[in-house]
Amino acid sequence: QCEFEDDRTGLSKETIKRALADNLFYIQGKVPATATPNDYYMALAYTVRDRMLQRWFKTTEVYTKKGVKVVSYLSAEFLLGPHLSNNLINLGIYDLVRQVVEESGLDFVQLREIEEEPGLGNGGLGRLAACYMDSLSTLEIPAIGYGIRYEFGIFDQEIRDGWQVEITDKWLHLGNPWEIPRLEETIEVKFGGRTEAYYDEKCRYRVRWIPDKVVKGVPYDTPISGYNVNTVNTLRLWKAEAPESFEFQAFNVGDYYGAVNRKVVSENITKVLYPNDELMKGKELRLEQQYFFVSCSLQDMIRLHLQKGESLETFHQSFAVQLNDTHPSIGVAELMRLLVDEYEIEWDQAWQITQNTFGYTNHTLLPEALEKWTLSLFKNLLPRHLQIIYEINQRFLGQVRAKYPNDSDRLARLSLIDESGEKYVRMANLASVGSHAINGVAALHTELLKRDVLGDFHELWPEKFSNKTNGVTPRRWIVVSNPLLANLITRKIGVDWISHLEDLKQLEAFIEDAEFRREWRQTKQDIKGYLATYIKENHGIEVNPESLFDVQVKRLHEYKRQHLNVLHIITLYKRIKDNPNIEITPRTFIFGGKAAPGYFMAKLIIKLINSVGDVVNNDPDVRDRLKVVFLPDYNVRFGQRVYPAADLSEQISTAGKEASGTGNMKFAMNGALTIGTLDGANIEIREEVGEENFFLFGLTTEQVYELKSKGYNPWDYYHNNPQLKQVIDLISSGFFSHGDTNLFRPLVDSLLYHDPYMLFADYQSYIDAQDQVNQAYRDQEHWTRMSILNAARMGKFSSDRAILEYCQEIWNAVPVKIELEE
Ligand code: 26Y
Repeated sequence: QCEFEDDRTGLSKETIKRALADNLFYIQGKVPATATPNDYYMALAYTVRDRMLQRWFKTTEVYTKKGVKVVSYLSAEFLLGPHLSNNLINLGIYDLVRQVVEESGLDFVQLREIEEEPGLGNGGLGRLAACYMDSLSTLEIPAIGYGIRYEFGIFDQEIRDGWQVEITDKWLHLGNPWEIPRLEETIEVKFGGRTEAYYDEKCRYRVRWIPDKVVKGVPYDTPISGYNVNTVNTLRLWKAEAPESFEFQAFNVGDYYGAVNRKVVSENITKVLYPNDELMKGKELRLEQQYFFVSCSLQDMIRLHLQKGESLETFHQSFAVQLNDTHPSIGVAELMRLLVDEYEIEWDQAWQITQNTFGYTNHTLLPEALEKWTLSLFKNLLPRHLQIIYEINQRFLGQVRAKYPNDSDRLARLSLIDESGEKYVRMANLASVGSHAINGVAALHTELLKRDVLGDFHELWPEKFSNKTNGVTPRRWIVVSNPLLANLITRKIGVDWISHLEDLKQLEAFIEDAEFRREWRQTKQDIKGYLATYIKENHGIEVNPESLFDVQVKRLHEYKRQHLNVLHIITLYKRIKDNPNIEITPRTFIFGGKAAPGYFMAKLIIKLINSVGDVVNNDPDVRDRLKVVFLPDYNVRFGQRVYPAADLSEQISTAGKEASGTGNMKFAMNGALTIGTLDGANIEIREEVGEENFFLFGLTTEQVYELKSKGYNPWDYYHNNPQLKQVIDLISSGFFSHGDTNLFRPLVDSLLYHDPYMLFADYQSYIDAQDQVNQAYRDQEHWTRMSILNAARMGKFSSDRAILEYCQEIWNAVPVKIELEE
């Protein structure tokens, strides 16, 4: 008897080796003599994907056959990061495949680094969606992620002469082995035109929409594996294409170029990710993107629901649809349109279904980030939806009027239409009215949401509100990114922590074990060494791996206060200049992050970091005790490199401004200590790790409000704090800009005369906390204890915990085991 392992599923070394060679030949169409490293990467990726397909089919089959409830996560952004290592870890074959690749004479690390990461998001919100997809699969929750297949994701960042330069991201240029187009499941989406009222055969008043454009949505599916389970969920991203038939008329009358042009315009919808976050600009194409992917997704869900032989009355029992911020909130009007206009369901019942279907997660309190669209834009693009929104609004305000008679101010605030000046549709109000559940992303943020931004809604429906503190996946953010630490932890407490992060608590039992502390410290040291080598090789900057690695990586924003960090650097520099022999804890300041291309002040902060770096790094007096590096093109891949190497995590936003933060969690899980304000999830992190293991500084949210309302004057702080004054004056004098006193003037003036994010108010407290950091770092034994305790107490911040809460309290979704032999 002779047994062969299947080439596409087998897990013996020989089989994987053969599969790799087969995929190179039969899928990539190459032989070793002509194969490029990318060809080998592709062959490897297909080899891994093959091993997911059976599970993927099985998962999909079970969901369609059994009447299970599916979570549908609607997000304009999914910031996935590289797939290869993550899938290898989830399938439990990382070491095996690495060995096979190396035995085949290939360089595994080189192949791994060839993968272009799908940068289909800006930052926190997009990355959260990716972590949640990972946890949904790991927890065996039936789920589908819906989004947009941007041809160009977030731009690549280069730094030239200290300034950010944006380069288009061509992530698809060499092909994407992780996606499968499902051409046969294409969906049509309408745009523009007008509406027409009519009476149907039963003499009922109805409305039909006569669009002036139809666009096809083609789904591209990516498998999302779970850790150590058979579940492989789907991420379905839509690409816009022009329908062939639609333009024939133009063709016939000879307007060939016009027809081609309209085709190109349709396909523009999914061309590019808007690189702004936290700044709403009323761009028509963005609303087109939102409507496009939401309509495709809802039509897709309805098709799946009807395929099961169910009627639409039970739609909300088949799907729990979560709105990742307001970006997909047009879905509320679209589901109503589909139910009422296309499936002829009575308004009241359709509204019940809609409210029961949607949940809304808010990610920001910043007024400039709240989405609103002018009525004229809305009417041109989505005339029927505007009517539906008016109808929803009329009924809703009727309810409000009944509950609060004669309260026109309240009515104006709650209305879906902002009528205070130019008229707008308020998307947060639409999302709130159309959902049965509304949540913030950290305890403080939810409280502020209930009090301020959605205060009137909270008064009306307190029961709709809850908090769901963010979490991150320990698979990508510890196991994939920090194998050395993961191995050390596993040797001490076994592997269960990877899917039960609370188990990290068991590490506390080893806190008195000097050998364990030594290993912990050595691990961090080794990883810092790797990062130092990487920085040297890729950016030519020498950094001392023994120095304290102080890291701030995140999008550039004034509210995140990267420039406060710079003020600290200049303060230390000044101390050295005043007294070159001063005792100082050597530090390496590492920055990374992209600025929105149109955000002048954020770009100027990048220039400031680089300019200060140039001076500090090259001043012989500093004697390498301080180094400042801005690492270009911060992305998921680089995050994986830098979180594990950090000693200190900078989480220094103005209190009340950062909804949650998730980088703060990734750092602490990897044993970094946090210096931070009482903002977002910092508060909860500090609660978990203990106040003695956290460097706290700055005003509280209440104090920020108080100071603002009694009149904040940054000028007073500048004049009353000589240290601060020296630092600001040094920038103004042109010291960091080759004598140019104009370069940083906009930044300095903004601080001196407005300081909207209160850097000056928090400056001294920040410097004091940083001095405590220096002291603490000198006692390495103590620092190591704090580092271990930080990691050990991060169980709460697993995205598994967060997803479980969403499942139990919002989605009413339960796990479904996927058995391969059934
Ligand atoms: C309206 C449009 C311009 C827009 C696009 C992207 C607005 C906002 C965004 C992105 C927001 C975002 O990333 N928010 C972050 O969400 C994280 C996940 O909840 C939070 O941890 C983080 O504090 C918040 O800033």
